[in-house]
Amino acid sequence: MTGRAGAAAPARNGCPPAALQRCPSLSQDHDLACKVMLLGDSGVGKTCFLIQFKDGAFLSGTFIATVGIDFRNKVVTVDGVNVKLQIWDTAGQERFRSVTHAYYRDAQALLLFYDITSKVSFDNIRAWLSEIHEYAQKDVVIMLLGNKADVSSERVIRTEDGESLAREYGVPFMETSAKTGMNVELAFLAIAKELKQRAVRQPDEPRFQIHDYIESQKKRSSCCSFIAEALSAH
Ligand SMILES: Nc1nc2c(ncn2[C@@H]2O[C@H](COP(=O)(O)OP(=O)(O)OP(=O)(O)O)[C@@H](O)[C@H]2O)c(=O)[nH]1
Ligand SMILES: [Mg+2]
Repeated sequence: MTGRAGAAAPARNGCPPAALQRCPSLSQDHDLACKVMLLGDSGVGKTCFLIQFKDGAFLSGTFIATVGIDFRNKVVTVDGVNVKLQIWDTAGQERFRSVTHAYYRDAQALLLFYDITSKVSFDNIRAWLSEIHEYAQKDVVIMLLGNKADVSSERVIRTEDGESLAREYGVPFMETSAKTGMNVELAFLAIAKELKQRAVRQPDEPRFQIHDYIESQKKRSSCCSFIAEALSAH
């Protein structure tokens, strides 16, 4: 996390001053700043996911691959604490890999995407996880996301396959849709809650369980989305 380390902390947003004093960053619009990186193969929907979260819109039409790396900020409020998420949107194309490696070290959280309609993107998740273990911090928060859950007719990766891969690596998992917005906000909120707790947890406060939180909050793609998809195709 970034910011003015050790700055005097006034009581803000109902968060006790003692807690905020341990907060590494304080500024006018936020109490904490965290770096989050979006990773995964080209075309899985990272940029669309970010735009959906930031602006509530879906970029349809021609696919424009990200070149290098880009970032957007968004402040979310969790339990009365304003957390500024600095979200780094990376290029999935192989030729930009050396550029993005340099950013892993500073990231506190990584959202790792595959596309439920692309087996290659799912099979590449293991390679992404090896890169993460090589370049990222040991305690980085990782979340696995199966995106494009709205396109049920072209699904090739079952929800259970995503769940079992995530279980194998001990990371939280959910399916998402940058198109409908399904679970988009939840992914970032869960990250913000986890990072906020790491920074300002009170001694008597129970530890935030990101897996349990996601399991209790996530929406599943249902038969209804399949029917809606089938109807829109006619
Ligand atoms: N149906 C559907 N299409 C999506 C979704 N997310 C992204 N797309 C489409 O998938 C294509 C690729 O999306 P991007 O967000 O640009 O992919 P990316 O992961 O950023 O790709 P790179 O920048 O090359 O790494 C675009 O044509 C999007 O419209 C989704 O959730 N549902
Ligand atoms: Mg992109």
